[in-house]
Amino acid sequence: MPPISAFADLSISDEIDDTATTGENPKVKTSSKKKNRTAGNKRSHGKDTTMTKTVYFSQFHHASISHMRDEPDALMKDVSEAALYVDDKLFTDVNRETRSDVMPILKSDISSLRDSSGFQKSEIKKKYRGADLYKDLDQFQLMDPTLLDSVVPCMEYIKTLRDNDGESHSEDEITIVSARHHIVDIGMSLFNLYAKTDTSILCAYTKSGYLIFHEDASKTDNSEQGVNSKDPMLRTICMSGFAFEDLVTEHRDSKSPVFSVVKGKINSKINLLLRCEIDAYNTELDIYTELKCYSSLRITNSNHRKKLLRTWLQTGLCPPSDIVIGIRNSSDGILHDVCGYSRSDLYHYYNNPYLRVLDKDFNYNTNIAVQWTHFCLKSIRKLVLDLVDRGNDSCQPFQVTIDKRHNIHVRKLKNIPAKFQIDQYAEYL
Ligand SMILES: [Mn+2]
Repeated sequence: MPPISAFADLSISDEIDDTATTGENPKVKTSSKKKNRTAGNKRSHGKDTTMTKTVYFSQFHHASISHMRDEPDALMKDVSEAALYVDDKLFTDVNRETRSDVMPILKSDISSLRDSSGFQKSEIKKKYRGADLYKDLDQFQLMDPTLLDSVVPCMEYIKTLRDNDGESHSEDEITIVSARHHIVDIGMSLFNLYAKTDTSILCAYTKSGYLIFHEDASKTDNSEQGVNSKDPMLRTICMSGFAFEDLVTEHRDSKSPVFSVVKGKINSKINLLLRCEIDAYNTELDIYTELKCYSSLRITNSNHRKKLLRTWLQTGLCPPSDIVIGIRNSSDGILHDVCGYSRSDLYHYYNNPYLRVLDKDFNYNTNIAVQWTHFCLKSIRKLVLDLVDRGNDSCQPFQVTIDKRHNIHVRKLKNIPAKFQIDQYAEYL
């Protein structure tokens, strides 16, 4: 298929593509959505163009949806763990001992599940099958809602950099500071055919080049979702995830969430400093484990493929992790199976050439998800730097929106939303 040329604005496109990687056997295709590249569409947003800038979806080039590489590109380069943060304490000296001291430890048989032989596997599974994940759910406490989106662990880490003279930024380099889920949401925003709302995130740009992400409460209403649902059955299903975590880990005394502060890079101009909640530590392999609890997985079901893609992205933004999935019956909460995967196993499970190619949602192609995440972050950096007032040393707020047609808009805001909680760190930013 010949490439379709659809550049709305060559200068922006060149800039964003300058670091694009060409993978093995790239079948580059330019998305064509005629509506997105008409001049009229630019005006139709009705926003002041001096305050809003856009990168159109037509500028996104991606691999073929049916081409499954042996291994996908990494989501983040040069990943390192800067600190752990638990119970309002920051630990910058992270090693096996610190991890063992502060994290929930994955039970030893579950730790070896992934690499065991078939016989050993079934012996291990036997011990867990039949557990009731709907029993005694009252004992589990929900995460304090103010913690859900907090970047305090990253801020506390940034504070420690002052003693080491900080980290120097060039003028066109940014460091995105964020709870991990915003980056995952950005990556998943391409795979949202039936989404009801745009993906929207607030951010603040500081004089040192930090771009701090915060949820846009006007757009994301979590008050009645998941564990907060009014439907008792849905709530039970969500809470059973905690019961599964409890079943496969050994807890230290405190049950407060454990966060890893993770550094990484997209390219030479974009650094990431992320706050990642970690479910468990596998002491045997010295890696982290992401725990999931699902009802039975059918890999031919597109929603299930989407869930697994999300998990793959999530575990690509933190130190090396594997994945343990508990499978329960949704009607009675009985655990049927426990499966261990490496990230590579997981990738091959939902992205393999033997699965039917889906017309929708880019076939949940992992490489396209990586390309899209990079494209969005490069676009956001470009648009924010275009809108930033260089003469102004104070913190400048923006709203990032990825609309349902996958156009990326950045709008300059007048005031920093009160919830940002960065005032006390202003001198370090
Ligand atoms: Mn989890």
